[in-house]
Amino acid sequence: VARARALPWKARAVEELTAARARMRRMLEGLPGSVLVQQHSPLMSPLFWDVAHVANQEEQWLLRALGAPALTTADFDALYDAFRHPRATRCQLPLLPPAQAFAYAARVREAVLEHLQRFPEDSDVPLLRGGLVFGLVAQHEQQHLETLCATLQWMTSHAYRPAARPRPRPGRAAQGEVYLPGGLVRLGSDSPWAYDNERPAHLVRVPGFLLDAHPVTNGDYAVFVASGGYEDARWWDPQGYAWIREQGVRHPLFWIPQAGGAWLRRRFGWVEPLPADEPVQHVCWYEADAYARWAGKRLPTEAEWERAASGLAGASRVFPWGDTPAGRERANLGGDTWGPSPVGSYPAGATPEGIWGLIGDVWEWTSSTFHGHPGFVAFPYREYSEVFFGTEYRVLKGGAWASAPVAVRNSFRNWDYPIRRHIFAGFRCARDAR
Ligand code: AVJ
Ligand code: FE
Repeated sequence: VARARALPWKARAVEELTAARARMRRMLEGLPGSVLVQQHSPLMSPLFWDVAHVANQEEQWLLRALGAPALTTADFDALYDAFRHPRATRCQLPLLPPAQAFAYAARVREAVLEHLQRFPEDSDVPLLRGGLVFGLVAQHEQQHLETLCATLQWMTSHAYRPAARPRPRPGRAAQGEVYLPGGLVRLGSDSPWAYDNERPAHLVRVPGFLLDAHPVTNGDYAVFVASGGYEDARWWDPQGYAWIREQGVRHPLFWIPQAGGAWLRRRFGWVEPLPADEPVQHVCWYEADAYARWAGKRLPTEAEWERAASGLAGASRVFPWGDTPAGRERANLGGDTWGPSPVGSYPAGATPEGIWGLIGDVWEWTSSTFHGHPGFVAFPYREYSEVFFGTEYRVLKGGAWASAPVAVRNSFRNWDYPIRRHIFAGFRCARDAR
């Protein structure tokens, strides 16, 4: 059955791998070697580690696992094994210097494109069904490019100012909240390019609830800050309150307070006035949770978020607007805008029920912790998802401006600790229907 309906995945695989590498080049070309090898934050790898890590994963999955000769050895793999060395100590390893890291990535890619020719579209090698291992590797590279964006945002040693693609002018912005009727919702995905943590697709009953039409904006969030929200324990999860007190956190990361209550923000290598109409980003889960409580609301669950994006089970969508992949008119994705767009900028990306901006701009924190869906099976390795399951991580949905379309869909799941603020994350609020 799968064979009869096999998609032409080879062309898509080549296209996605090529797009990812072109983006890597755009992001990193022109940066001096000294900046590529530098530790910009203890939370991040040096930039040149990610380059060779991406290439080494590609070698392992698209060459060695598919029967092509190895280009490197097991001790080389160990240097680029994310589980072997914490990010903060990777710059002490005998890593490939930047020029050699780029050359290794190019050599792997050349061999991959050549090796791909050996396989037919309907290959019955399990890793190639629907091109799935190519899908994973293309998404993996793009996810690391988003991580590189986060590293570049930490970087203060070099005035990084990439050319940004212009964003659309905001149109009519629907306001307030929308009541979403309850019912059966199809969560997750069985698509060959879905990650193990999205599988299997399954039905869940979600009660009716109210959801904000837009993510919370900088302007909204600044009211919470100005009204003393960070000094009032009533709004905070006790652990979050203890953490912000201990760390001296008083506003989102990269915001810079000005006399008279105005705000600036640092964006990569420049400082600019804080735009009130963009979704707030660089808030942690505790900050999102506190704002929601202050506003008399709460964060949506992951199931509620997916209910809003996909609709009810009878007419489930892959994206908020339908099943066609995101174009520029639907969502701010792919990294070339270098920031979120004002809310209301993508009317063509809204759901039929009037929820805007679910995909792109900023990741959205949910109240849910990260667990496997019922029937979860680790694939292709436990360290992608399974080792993170538990109550320590919160799920984020929808992708950010720095996420690539290939790695964003209603079922896609991201996760992080509730204290993490450097990722491109914001949130929207929900409320019980009474
Ligand atoms: C899904 C963003 C949490 O960076 O830890 C990259 C993605 N996994 N390489 C991460 C990932 C393996 C992952 N996140
Ligand atoms: Fe990785």
